[in-house]
Amino acid sequence: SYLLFVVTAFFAGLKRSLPSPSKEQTTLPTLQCISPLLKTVEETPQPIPAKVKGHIPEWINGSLLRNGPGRFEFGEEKYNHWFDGMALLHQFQLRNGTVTYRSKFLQSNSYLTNRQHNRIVVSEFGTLAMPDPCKSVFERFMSRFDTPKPSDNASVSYVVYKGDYYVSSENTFMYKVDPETLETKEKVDWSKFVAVNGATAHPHYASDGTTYNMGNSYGKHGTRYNIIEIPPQKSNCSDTLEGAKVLCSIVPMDNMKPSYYHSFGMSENYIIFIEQPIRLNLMRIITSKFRGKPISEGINWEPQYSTRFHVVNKHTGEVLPGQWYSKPFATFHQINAFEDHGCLVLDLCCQDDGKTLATYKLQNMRRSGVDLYQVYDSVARTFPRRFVLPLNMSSDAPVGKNLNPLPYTLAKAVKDADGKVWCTHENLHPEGFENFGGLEFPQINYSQYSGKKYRYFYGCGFRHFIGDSLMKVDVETKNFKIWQEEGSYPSEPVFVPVPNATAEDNGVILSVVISPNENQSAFLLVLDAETFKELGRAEVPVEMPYGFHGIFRSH
Ligand SMILES: *[C@@H]1O[C@H](CO)[C@@H](O)[C@H](O)[C@H]1NC(C)=O
Ligand SMILES: *[C@@H]1O[C@H](CO)[C@@H](O)[C@H](O)[C@H]1NC(C)=O
Ligand SMILES: *[C@@H]1O[C@H](CO)[C@@H](O)[C@H](O)[C@H]1NC(C)=O
Ligand SMILES: *[C@@H]1O[C@H](CO)[C@@H](O)[C@H](O)[C@H]1NC(C)=O
Ligand SMILES: *[C@@H]1O[C@H](CO)[C@@H](O)[C@H](O)[C@H]1NC(C)=O
Ligand SMILES: *[C@@H]1O[C@H](CO)[C@@H](O)[C@H](O)[C@H]1NC(C)=O
Ligand SMILES: *[C@@H]1O[C@H](CO)[C@@H](O)[C@H](O)[C@H]1NC(C)=O
Ligand SMILES: CC(=O)N[C@H]1CO[C@H](CO)[C@@H](O)[C@@H]1O
Repeated sequence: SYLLFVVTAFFAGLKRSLPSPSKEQTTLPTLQCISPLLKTVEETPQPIPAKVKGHIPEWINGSLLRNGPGRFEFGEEKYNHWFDGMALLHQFQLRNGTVTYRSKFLQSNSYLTNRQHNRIVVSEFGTLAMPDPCKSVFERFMSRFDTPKPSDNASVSYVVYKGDYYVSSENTFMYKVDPETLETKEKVDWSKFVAVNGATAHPHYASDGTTYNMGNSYGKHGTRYNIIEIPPQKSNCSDTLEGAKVLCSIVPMDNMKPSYYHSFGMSENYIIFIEQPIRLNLMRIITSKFRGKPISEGINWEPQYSTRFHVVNKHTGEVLPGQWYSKPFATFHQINAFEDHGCLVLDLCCQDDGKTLATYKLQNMRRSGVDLYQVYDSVARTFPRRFVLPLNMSSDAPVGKNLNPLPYTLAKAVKDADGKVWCTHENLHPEGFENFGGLEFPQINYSQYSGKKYRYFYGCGFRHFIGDSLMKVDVETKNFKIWQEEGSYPSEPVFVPVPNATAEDNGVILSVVISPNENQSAFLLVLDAETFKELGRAEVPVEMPYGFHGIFRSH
C-alpha cells in the first residue's frame, strides 16, 4: 500500500504531523537506523527472477542499470566515507511484464588489489590507505611523500560514449562494461586522450550523440576547468575516447583553490559551468598523504567566495563575456537549462551551504536515534531553484534594475555599476517543501526535453541521509506529487517513455526501493509517471545497499 499526496491539498495537515527540526523541542525526533543499507553485500552474478505484484507494463523492454557502493571493508580495514565503497553494478531487466535481477562487483584494480591483500591498499576519497605493515620503517615513512594515486573505483554512475556503456566516478579512470552481462571490460584513462585529470560522472548528450563533459587540468599554466567534446561515432570498433577534444578552458577565480563540481548545465547552444564555493585546496590535497589525511579533508566550503556562472557557446567554444554571480550556494545536480528571449533559464538542485560532503561519512550515516537525527539535521537541505541569466546585455543596460524579461519566473538578474550581474533564484517548489527533506537526484524526460523548455522533473525527497520518497514536480504550477512508504528508501527515479508518447510525462518511473526492515524485500517500483500511482513492483530477495545513479537501456 502506498501513500499518494497531492501536496497542495494535504500540505497544511502534513506540516502539523511531520517532525519539525526546531531546536526548541525538548525531545528531538529520531530517525530510523539505516545501517543495514550501508553494509557489504554478496553479488548475484546469475539473473534471478523477481516476484511481480500488481502489473508491470509489457511494453517496458530493457534494463535499469544502477551503480553504487557494495563493499565497505577489506579484512579488518573499513572505509570512512560513503563514496569510498567498491562499485557494485546492478541490472533489472524488464521484458514482457517480467523482471530479473543480477549484480556484479566492478573488477577495478582497487577492488582486485584490496581483495588480494585483504586490506585497503588503495586510498579512496575519504579513506587514506595505511602504509604496508611489512615495509621497513624507512619505506613506510618515505611512502608518505607520494602524492595520492587516483583510485579506479568507478562507483557513481553509468555513462554512454559513442554508444558504449561505461561506469564512472570523477577521476581519470572509467571502465567499459557489458550492459547485458555486467562484465568488466577495458579500463579507459581520460588523460590518454585529452589533457584532463578526469571528468564528471554526469556528461550531457546532444541529440546527434555528441557528448559533453568537464574535467580539470593542472598544467604548467596553472589549473583550468575544461569543457570536453566527444564525437558521436566510433571510427573503428575498438574506439573509446578517440577524437575527444577540449572545447574551451576556463581560468579559476583562484588557481590553487579551484571549485569542486559534480555536474554542469547544457542548453541547446550553451554549456553552463557553475564555479561554486566548494573548493579543492590543492596544497592540502597534494600534501594529504604526508599529513596522514584523506583527500576529502582538502575539500572545503568557503562561502567568502560568491558562486559564479560561466556560459560557453557549445558550437564555437567561446566564453561569453558576461559576469553572472549569485550569493554563495552549492549544487551537485543540474535539473535542466533552456534558452528563452535572449536569456538562459537554469534549474538546479541547490543548498545554502556546501558542507554536505564532509558529513556523508559512514560512521555518521550508520548512527541511530537522536545522534543520527542531530547529524542529519546539521546538513543543509537541497531545493530545486531557477536562475535566469540575461545573455544579451548591452553595455548601457540599466544598473540596479531587474533585467529578467520572462513573465513566468520571479528569478532576478540585477546589474551592478561594475558590470557584474547578480542573480537571485526563484524557488521551484511550494512553501514548506523542507518538510519533505527538499529534493535531490533530479531526472527529466531527457532525450526529448534536455536543453528545452519543459514542465516536469522527478527526484527523491531526503528526510534522511538517503532518499525516503519519490517526487514529481510541475515547474509551471509548483505543485508536486509524492510516493512514500514507511521504512522504504527509493533510489533516483528514472523516467521511461511509453512507445509513441505524446505528452512529456507519458511513461513510467522506475526506482529501486530498499528497506532496513528485515522482513521487507527489495523491489523495483514502477509508477505511472503521469499520475504517480503504483502500477506494480518486482520483489527480489537480495540485500542491496543504497546506491547513486542509474540509466535505462532500451532493447
Ligand atoms: C508475453 O507474455 C504473455 C503472457 O503473460 C504471453 O501470452 C505472450 O506470448 C508473451 N509475449 C512474448 C513476446 O513473449
Ligand atoms: C524486447 O526486445 C528484444 C530485443 O530487441 C526483442 O527480441 C523482444 O521481442 C522484445 N520483447 C518485447 C516483449 O517487446
Ligand atoms: C582503431 O583506431 C585506433 C586509433 O584511432 C588504432 O590505434 C587502431 O589500430 C584501430 N584499430 C583497428 C582494428 O583498425
Ligand atoms: C541574443 O543574442 C544572440 C547572439 O548575439 C542572438 O542570436 C539572439 O537573437 C539575441 N536574442 C534576443 C532575444 O535578443
Ligand atoms: C520524452 O517524451 C517524448 C514525448 O513528448 C517521448 O517521445 C520521448 O521518448 C521521451 N524521452 C525520454 C527519454 O523519456
Ligand atoms: C508506434 O508507432 C509506430 C509507427 O508509427 C507503430 O508501428 C507502432 O505500432 C506504434 N507502437 C505503439 C505501441 O503504439
Ligand atoms: C518479521 O516477520 C516475522 C514473522 O513473519 C515477525 O514475527 C516479525 O515481527 C517481523 N518483524 C518486523 C520488524 O516486522
Ligand atoms: C581516490 C578516489 O578517487 N576515489 C574515488 C572512489 O569513488 C568515489 C565515488 O564513489 C569517488 O568520489 C572517489 O573520488
